Amino acid sequence: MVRGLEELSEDLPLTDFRNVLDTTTRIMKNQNEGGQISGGKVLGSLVKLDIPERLVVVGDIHGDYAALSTILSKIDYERYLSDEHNKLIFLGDYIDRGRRSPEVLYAVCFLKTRFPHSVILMRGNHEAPDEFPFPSHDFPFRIIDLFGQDQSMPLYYQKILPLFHALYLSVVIENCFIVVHGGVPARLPHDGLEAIKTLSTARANHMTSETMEEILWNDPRDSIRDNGNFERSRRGIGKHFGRSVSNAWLKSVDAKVILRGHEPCEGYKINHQGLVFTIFSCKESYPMSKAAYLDIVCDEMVRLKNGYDLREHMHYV
Ligand SMILES: [Mn+2]
Repeated sequence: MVRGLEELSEDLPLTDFRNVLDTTTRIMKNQNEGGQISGGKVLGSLVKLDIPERLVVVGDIHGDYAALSTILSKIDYERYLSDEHNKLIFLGDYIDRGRRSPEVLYAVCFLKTRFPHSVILMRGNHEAPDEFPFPSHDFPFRIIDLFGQDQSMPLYYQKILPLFHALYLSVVIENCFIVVHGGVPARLPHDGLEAIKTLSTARANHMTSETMEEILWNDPRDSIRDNGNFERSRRGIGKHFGRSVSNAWLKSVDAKVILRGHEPCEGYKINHQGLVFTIFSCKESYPMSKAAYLDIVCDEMVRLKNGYDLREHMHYV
């Protein structure tokens, strides 16, 4: 039995943590192999969805358990997720920076085990530390803080990595959204088939995949200096992509807005004249930013023209 989220305020036993993460990895692998999720299909690292009845999208949480709890209670998650026509997409970056990374990872996995067809867990750049090491990856130390130092702990951390590898890299919601953690790759697709193929075959297990690197790390910029399409990222990994890149990807897959997380902002921000919409959902480690999430129903997605139309569907945490 897994523990409910309501009981999580104090302690989280290691056995529960392990069980829920292992079960989530198994569910995700099954969905990846079976290719099925209610209201859509799974193509490798890509999930293709019909427009759901209602859609909630949560951006980077970064260990801010309080922000996550607030969002879940605001959407009345038990009732909301019980209906498979509703979808809850997490854009990744569950861990690092905030104080309660293990609890946040546990909570989103718990939701996936309870509601496997309503919850979609995407991969953020922080869920790829073996491939893209970086100094702010404090998650392994948070695990030790929470569960104590024991000799099996480094080994256990290695066992979490298959979960990271099973997380989705992109979601396409028909006629509406391309959903990624960081951005779309700077290399332009020739047509829709190639775009879908690129998104679904982005390799989820090693750093020789430039496509995966770009999906996890890219950022949109309104002014691009180099050749009008992209430039090297100030992050040292990934790229900055320009409006023509966004435009080409959206045209190819017949979508209107690229939804993504990855950059702290005032809860949301808009780039490329409404083609790119960024959602940021934590505040504990970002006192200069705000936290918000998207909550939108089917009719409003059908009528959507661009990212500016999403502003009224953002809710602050
Ligand atoms: Mn990120």
